[in-house]
Amino acid sequence: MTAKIITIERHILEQQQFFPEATGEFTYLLYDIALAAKIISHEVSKAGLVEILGSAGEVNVQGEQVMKLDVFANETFIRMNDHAGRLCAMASEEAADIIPIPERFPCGKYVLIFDPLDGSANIDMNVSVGTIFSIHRKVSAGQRGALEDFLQPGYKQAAAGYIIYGSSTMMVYTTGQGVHGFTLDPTVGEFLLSHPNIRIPPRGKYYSINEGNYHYWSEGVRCYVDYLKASDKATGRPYSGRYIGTLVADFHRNLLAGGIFMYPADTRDARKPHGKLRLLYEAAPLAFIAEQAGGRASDGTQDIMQIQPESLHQRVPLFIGSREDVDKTEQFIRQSG
Ligand code: AFP
Repeated sequence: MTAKIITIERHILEQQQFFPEATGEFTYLLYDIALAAKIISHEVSKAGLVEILGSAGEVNVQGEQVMKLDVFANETFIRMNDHAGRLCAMASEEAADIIPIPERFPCGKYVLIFDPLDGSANIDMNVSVGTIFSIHRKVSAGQRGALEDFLQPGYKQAAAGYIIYGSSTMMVYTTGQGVHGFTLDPTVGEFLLSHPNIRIPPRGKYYSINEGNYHYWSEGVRCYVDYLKASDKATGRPYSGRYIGTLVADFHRNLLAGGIFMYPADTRDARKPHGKLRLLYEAAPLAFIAEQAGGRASDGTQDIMQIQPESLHQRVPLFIGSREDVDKTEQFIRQSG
């Protein structure tokens, strides 16, 4: 018997039934994101051909100006989403301020914030990169979106997801009805449901952290990582270390196999006491996915989903993944700081 094939379009449409008040606007917004992902995926798959086809800033063999991939991904996301009347504003890791919808296009009732190419430092080494997105409902009074639409805590997200450009391209998303993963079939150009209702194991076997920073972590984080490395059959230790340096890829592996990703605050550098990763387009969307899959995300003392953002590009320490592992980290931080 052949398995039922469910495209992402069909799945999104089926999900709409859980929201009786839905107008379809949101459904089409997710379609547009999936389409942008396909375009970016196609471009990422050519990254290794840079030597042959021309590098960023040059004119390639087709006579086209070659764009840096993160610029390309950013522009693609904006171009696919600015004109359809579903959004009232966007924001991106690549732009200092919010990105208004051009006056000539209608405005909708959602805002979209994204990291167009997460892990871009890995692209030249042919290592997986990703895109992360988060959608909020408009809460400001005016017709066009405002900063306050973006500065909403994670628990208010309408949807969140990521795309991983790896050995295959996958899109994983949640609208608060579980977490679902789709693999891009490049032969037909469709995302097909491959991982319905993803559940993260309650405790993991992997820990992912940039251990080069060990001496810059707080005492609690150092003790916790030492604990993970200590042998104890009863608690399944030592954990295996896995670190790619692309948040999406590290998170994705731990989501499927179980484990914890950590990017703690750097106690040495007073300029980044809040860690490296961004709350609104890295930590919060992945926290929504982790929670919907049965996991957790914390900044070490409180749930990422509860944090009230103060600025668009705010940074936050991040401990995310299997529930019991995140609980344990908090316990160590409570004890030793
Ligand atoms: P880039 O997008 O600049 O490559 O940064 C990637 C990232 O934001 C995140 O995806 C990684 O988890 C993290 O930084 C890696 O940071 P370190 O290089 O400091 O470990």
